[in-house]
Amino acid sequence: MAALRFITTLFFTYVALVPQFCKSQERNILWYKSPAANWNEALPIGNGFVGAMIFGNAQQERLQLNECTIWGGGPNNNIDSAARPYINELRALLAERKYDEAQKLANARLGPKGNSGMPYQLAGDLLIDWPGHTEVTDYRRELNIHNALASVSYTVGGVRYKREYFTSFTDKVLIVRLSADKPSSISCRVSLKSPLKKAVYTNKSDLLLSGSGSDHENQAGKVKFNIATRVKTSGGSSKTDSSSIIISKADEAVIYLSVATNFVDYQDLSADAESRALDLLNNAFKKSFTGLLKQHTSFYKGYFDRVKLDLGVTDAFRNPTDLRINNFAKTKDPQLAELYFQFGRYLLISSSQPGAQAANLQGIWNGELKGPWDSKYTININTEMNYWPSEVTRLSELNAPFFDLIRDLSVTGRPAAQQMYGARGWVAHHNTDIWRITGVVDGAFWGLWPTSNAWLCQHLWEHYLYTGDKNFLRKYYPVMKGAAEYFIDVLQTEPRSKWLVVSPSTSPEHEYKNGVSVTAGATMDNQLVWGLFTMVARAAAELNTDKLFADSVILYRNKLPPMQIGKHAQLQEWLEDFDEPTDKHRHVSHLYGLFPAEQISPYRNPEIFAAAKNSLVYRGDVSTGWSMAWKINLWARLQDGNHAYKLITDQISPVTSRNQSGGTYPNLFDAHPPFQIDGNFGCTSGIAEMLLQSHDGAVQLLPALPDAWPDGSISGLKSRGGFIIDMVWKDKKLTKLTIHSESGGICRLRLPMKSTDKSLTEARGINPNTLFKTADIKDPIINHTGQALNAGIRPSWLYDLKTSKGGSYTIVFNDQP
Ligand code: FUC
Repeated sequence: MAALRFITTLFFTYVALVPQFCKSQERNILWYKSPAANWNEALPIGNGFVGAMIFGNAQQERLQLNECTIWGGGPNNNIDSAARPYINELRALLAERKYDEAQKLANARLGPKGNSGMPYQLAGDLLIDWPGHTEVTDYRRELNIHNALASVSYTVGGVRYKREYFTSFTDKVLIVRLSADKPSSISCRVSLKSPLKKAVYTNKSDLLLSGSGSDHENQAGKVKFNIATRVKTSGGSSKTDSSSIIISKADEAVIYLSVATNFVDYQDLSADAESRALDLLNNAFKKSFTGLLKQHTSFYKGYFDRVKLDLGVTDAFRNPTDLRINNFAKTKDPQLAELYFQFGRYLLISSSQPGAQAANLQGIWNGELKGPWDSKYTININTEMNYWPSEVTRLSELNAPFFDLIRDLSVTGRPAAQQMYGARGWVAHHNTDIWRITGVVDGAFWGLWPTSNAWLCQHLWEHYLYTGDKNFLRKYYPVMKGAAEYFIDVLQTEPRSKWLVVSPSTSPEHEYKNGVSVTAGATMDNQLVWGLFTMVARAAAELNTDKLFADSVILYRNKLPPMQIGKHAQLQEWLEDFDEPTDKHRHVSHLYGLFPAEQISPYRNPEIFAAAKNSLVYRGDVSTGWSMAWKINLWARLQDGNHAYKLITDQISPVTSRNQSGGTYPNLFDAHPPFQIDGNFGCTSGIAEMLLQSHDGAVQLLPALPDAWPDGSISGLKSRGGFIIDMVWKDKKLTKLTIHSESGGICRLRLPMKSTDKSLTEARGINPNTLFKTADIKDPIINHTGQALNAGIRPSWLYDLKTSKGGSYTIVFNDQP
C-alpha cells in the first residue's frame, strides 16, 4: 500500500511538473468550492464602465453593481481662495525653522475648505432568487481571467445548473446566462435594489431602477443613474410584475443589464441617463449570448494575451484559490504568483478603459456609499501605482482615462495655482475625485502637498519613452509645461543653502517631529521637480520646440537641492537630517528617485544607491498592502530578487485583522487592509520589474530573479524604447532572448555575463537611442562619517543590438559560466 501511495505521489508530481499539464486557459482561473461569504470573497468583473461583484449564492444570487461615474456631489472645486497670505506666512516660519508654529498655522488656516472630495458610490444589486435551491452539491464558483468570464455551477434536485457572467467590453452591458442540463428547469425571480434608489419600475418587459448620487459635504448629489434589465428566454416564459421579472420553466434565460448616468464630463451632467441605459440595452438585446461573448472575449484577449508568464507549476495548482493563498508561504506555488501577476493585468483591463474613468482606490468595484477614503483618487502614490504595470505589461492604451484625468487637472488646477499660490501653471494636492478638485483635503498634515502635478506628468513622459509617440507628446507637452511653470513661480530660496525648494509642502503624510509634517525642500519634492524639469526640457528637445523655456527650466533645475546621505547612512527624507532608523512609516516617498523614477542608479550613483537601500532596510517590510507592493519594486531596483520575493510572500498571505499588514483576500484583492487595488497593480508591476528593467540607459534582463523561480519564461513584456522582450531562463540563467523592435533603433542590453554573440557589439559611450537617456543628477551631500557605502553591485556588461522597425532578433545563450 505504502509503495502504491509512493508511486501515485510520484506520478502526480511528475504530471504536475509537466508544463502542458495546465494549459494557458486552466492556469488563469480563480475558483472556489463555496459561495462568497462576504464582499472580499466575491469575484470582480468589469469593462471599465460597469463593474460587478459576483457572490454566487445558490438560493439568492447577488451581483453588486458599479458604474464608473456614480459619485456623490456634483461639479465643484474646493480651492481655498483665502489661502495665499497664510502660504506666505508659512514660508517665512519654515525658513526660520519654526516648525511647530508652521504646523499650527497650517492646521488652522489651510485645512479643507468646503469638502474633502466626493465618494465613488455603488450602483445597487441585481438579485436572482431561486426558490428551492437550498441543499446544493458539487458547487463551483470561478473567474476565468483567460477570457474574462465568470461562472457558478451546482446540482440540486438532480439538475445541474450553470450561471455565466460577463460585462461586455464591446456592448457595455452586463450579461448573465442561466442554464441547466434538463429542460424547463429555470424558474427564478430577477430584481434590483439600491440604497441610492429613487424608484423601481417596470416598462413592458423591462425592469428599471432610477437613482442618484448622495449629497456629501455641502455638495448636492447631482449624478442621476438608471439600471435597465431585460430577459431573453428559450422555452418557458418570462413576465414582469411591478418590481421584478419572473422567469418560469425556461430551458435557458439570458439577463441583459445596462447602467448609465447623466455624466458627460466633470462639468457637464446634461445627458439623459434613462435613454442612455435603454439604448445600450436595445442594442445589446439584438445580439445572442454567444455573439456577445465572442466579441467580448476577442476584445479582452486583444489585451490579455499580449503577455504570457510561466514560473512553473506544482501540485498546489490543484487547490481552490483561497487555499492556495493560505498555503503560499509554505508551498511557494509559483503558478499562484503568475496568477496574481496576470490578475493585476485583468483588473486594469476591467477597470480602466478609454472613455471611462481612471481606476480609483478600488478600481471600479465598491460596495459602499462611502468606501474607505471615499474610494476616490489619492494622488500622492495610490493612483500612480494603479498605472505602474500599464506600459511594461503592454496595457498602454488603458492609460487613456488616467491621462484624461491629468489633462482635466491641468485645467482645474490653474485657479488653484493662481488663487492659493499666485502662480502660473497648475497645481493639485494629494487627492482628487471625479470632479477634479485641486484644493487641500483632509487637513494640512496630509493635504498640503502641492507636488502631485509633477508625479502625474511623469506618467505622460514614461508613456512617450515606451511608445516614442510624438503626437502624444505634442498633445500633452502643454500639460507638462504648465506644471513646470507652477514650480518656476513657487520655488523659494532656502536661506542657508540658497537652494530652490518647494515650500510649504510635506513628505507625503509623514511627520519629522510629533504631529509636524509641513516642511520645505522634502527629498521627494526635490526629486519630483528635478524629474519634471528634466522631462520638460527633453520633451521640448524631442519636439524641437520651446528651446528658451527648456533652457530656463534647466537653470532652475540646477538650483534644486542634491540628495543627501544622512548620519545613519540613509538617504535623507528631509532637508535636515531628521530620519530615525526605527521609523516604519508606510510612505517611502524619498525613494521615489529609485522607483518609479530613475534618478538613483547603482552604476552611476552607487553611494546614493547604497543609502537608499539602507533607508529601505530601516523601514522594514511589514506595512500596508500598497506600501509592500512599492517595496517589491524597490527591492527589484536594488537587484535583490529574494527580498522582493519575500515581500510577494507577505503579500500573498491571508489577511489578518492587524492594521497596516497587507495580505490578500480570498478573491485575490489586495488588502491595505481594507481592500485597496493599488497593491494588486503594484505587485504586478513589481514582478515585471524583477524580470525586466529599462530605466538606466539599457535594457536589463532578469535583474532580480529570486531563487524561488529558477526556471521560467515570459513573453511580451515591453521595455522603454519600444522593445518587446521574450525570455527563457534555466537555473536562474537567461538561455534565450527574443527582441521584437517596434520602432527600430539601438537596443542596448545589460547582461550579467560576457557574450560572444555575433549580433551584439560591445557598447561604448552614451546610448544613442534618446529614449534611454539617463537622468544626470547632482552629486550627493554626505552627512555621515562612517565608511564609504557599498551596495554590493553585481558586475554586468553592456552590448548594443542594431534593430530595424518591425524586426525580431533571437539570441541563444549557451556559453554562460
Ligand atoms: C494614503 C495612504 C493611506 C491610504 C490612503 C488611501 O493616504 O497613506 O495608507 O492608502 O492613501
